[in-house]
Amino acid sequence: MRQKTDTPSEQLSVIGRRKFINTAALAGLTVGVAACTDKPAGPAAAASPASAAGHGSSNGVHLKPGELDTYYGLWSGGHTGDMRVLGMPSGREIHRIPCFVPDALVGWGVTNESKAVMGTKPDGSLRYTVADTHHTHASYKDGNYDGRYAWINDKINSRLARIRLDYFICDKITQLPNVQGFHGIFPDKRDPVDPAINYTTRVFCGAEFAVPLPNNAGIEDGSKYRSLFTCVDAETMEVRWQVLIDGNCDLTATSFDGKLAATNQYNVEMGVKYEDMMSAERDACLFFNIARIEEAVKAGKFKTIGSSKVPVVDGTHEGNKDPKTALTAYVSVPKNPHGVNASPDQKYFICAGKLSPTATVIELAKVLDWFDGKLEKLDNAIVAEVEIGLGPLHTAFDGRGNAYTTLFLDSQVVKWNVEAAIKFHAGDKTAKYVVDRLDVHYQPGHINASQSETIAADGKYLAVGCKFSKDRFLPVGPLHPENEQLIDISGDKMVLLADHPVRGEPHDFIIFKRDLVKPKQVYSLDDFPLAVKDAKDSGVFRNGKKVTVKITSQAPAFSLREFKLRKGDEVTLILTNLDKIEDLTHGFAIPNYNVNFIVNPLETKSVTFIADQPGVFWCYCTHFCHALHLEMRTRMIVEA
Ligand code: CUK
Ligand code: CUA
Ligand code: CA
Repeated sequence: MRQKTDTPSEQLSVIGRRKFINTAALAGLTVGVAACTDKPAGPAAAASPASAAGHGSSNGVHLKPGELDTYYGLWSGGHTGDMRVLGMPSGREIHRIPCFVPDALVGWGVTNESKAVMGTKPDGSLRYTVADTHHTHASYKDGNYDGRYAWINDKINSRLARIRLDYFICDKITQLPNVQGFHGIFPDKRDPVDPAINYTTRVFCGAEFAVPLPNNAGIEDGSKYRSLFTCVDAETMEVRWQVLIDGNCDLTATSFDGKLAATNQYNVEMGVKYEDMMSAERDACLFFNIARIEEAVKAGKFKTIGSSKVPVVDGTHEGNKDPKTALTAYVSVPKNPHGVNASPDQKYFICAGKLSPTATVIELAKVLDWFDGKLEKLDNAIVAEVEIGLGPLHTAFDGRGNAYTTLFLDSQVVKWNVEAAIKFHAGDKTAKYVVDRLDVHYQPGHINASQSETIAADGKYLAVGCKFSKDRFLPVGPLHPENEQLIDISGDKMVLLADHPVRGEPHDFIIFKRDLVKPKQVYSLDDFPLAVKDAKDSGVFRNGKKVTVKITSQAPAFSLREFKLRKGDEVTLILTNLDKIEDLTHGFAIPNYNVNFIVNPLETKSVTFIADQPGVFWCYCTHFCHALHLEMRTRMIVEA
């Protein structure tokens, strides 16, 4: 690994030697860096004035027993297919929210209710059991989170899940038509035309992989494959419209005024082979004019693809040459960018260069000027394109004008000042835009600061998702955990506060003030149409071979001590937890029947199964609830 350089000018001279990284060099660098484990642990932390950070001696990270965190963090789980909830700044994992993949604790993928959210095949089995969650974002009101919803994507099966933040559960999943590699998501922050709608009503979804449209036509000819950008209704979770584009989508961002959505494109070449995707020196950041797209849909200027009914408007270069009617604008940015982020001052979008050591700053007002025919060259919307280090990926903000970008290849976070970068780009070579650099461990991907992409960015904490942990934790065999590092950004210098091992592999996350959500800790019986509202309503109700078993739980007993079925019955078992106090959850497992789920206070769940094995089956409570938890059982008797 090359030496860390201290001054911006030294740094620039090092990266200047390799302005752009070609394929071979990139492969070499990655291997070289990954093999380096002889680095002394945490030199930056040792050298930094940690006490100057102003969070007490332990910087607020090591909470005393019983102390609560001041922020929530929502993390994607990656190929565990879930969303994780962390308390910040401690980094303690408080909860996992199953979305796309079955979960044995909750009974996600086991209960009828969760299967209805996840989607089933005609035989009742789950349509999908794998997923890959990357990006998580929450709903906005007036430029800040409003605590209603969060969303998360499944890249493998192009699905978008919604999380209700009152109960921290997934309540809807939508599969996007006509696309593959659904990657970036971002909710809008308000409506582009109606000022009364100052909250999120749309979620934008970028698709990374181009495919034939429809996907069974023209399979061989890769040059005809296309990508689409998708808008999903935040409330109904139905797909509102799609935009046919040139190139691909990667990450997604939205403007604070609701007028624009953006996606970075690394494959404007529309290559189908790895090498082809890196052949051009520049790719693009693509902007979508939301109001115009919705007008076009309203005016019927769309087509549909295959069996999908979703309106698809034309966002290609060819169809959008006149700025005054264009639905899209392609701003040229350097080679294979990754990440696009909207600054909390509401003025800029920042694209990280990935294969270029640069960050590109695009001014929102200028892009809007272009759409109005007032900016002659769209490229003039770029107000800075400055070198920041090797392998820049994602950017976060402190609300004080500074951006923090991860440098994957340098294993660093670089703090840089956006206005200074703009001055430097305009010709003032004395403008020092790089403020600080900090080594992280190792190869960081996503980064986010507390409240970063809101108007309430508070510049306190920065979390960095390091893709490699190498030597930072006790070895546990070949699979290493990843390392989520926490950095104090309240001072001029970044201070590394803590390492947290995480199971692979989180990508994106957000961190927000704890008082922005108001979770409920007990359900209401009326939330569930099937609720068994009184223990007296329990029993076995037979209608031919169809049998309904109604049970309630109240610590430490189930309402039925036993229930009888006949072999071959199609059984629907409904369980309501009548315990109404906080934290009193019961479980229900049926041996040999592959059934286990929990019911939280006043929650109702159901399972349906065929009683195909005769015998005695002790259904027992799987969640420790009472001194007599072990006695909390009921006998299921299946007569031959
Ligand atoms: S991508 Cu993972 S590090 Cu899916 Cu957001 Cu950039
Ligand atoms: Cu109920 Cu354990
Ligand atoms: Ca490219």
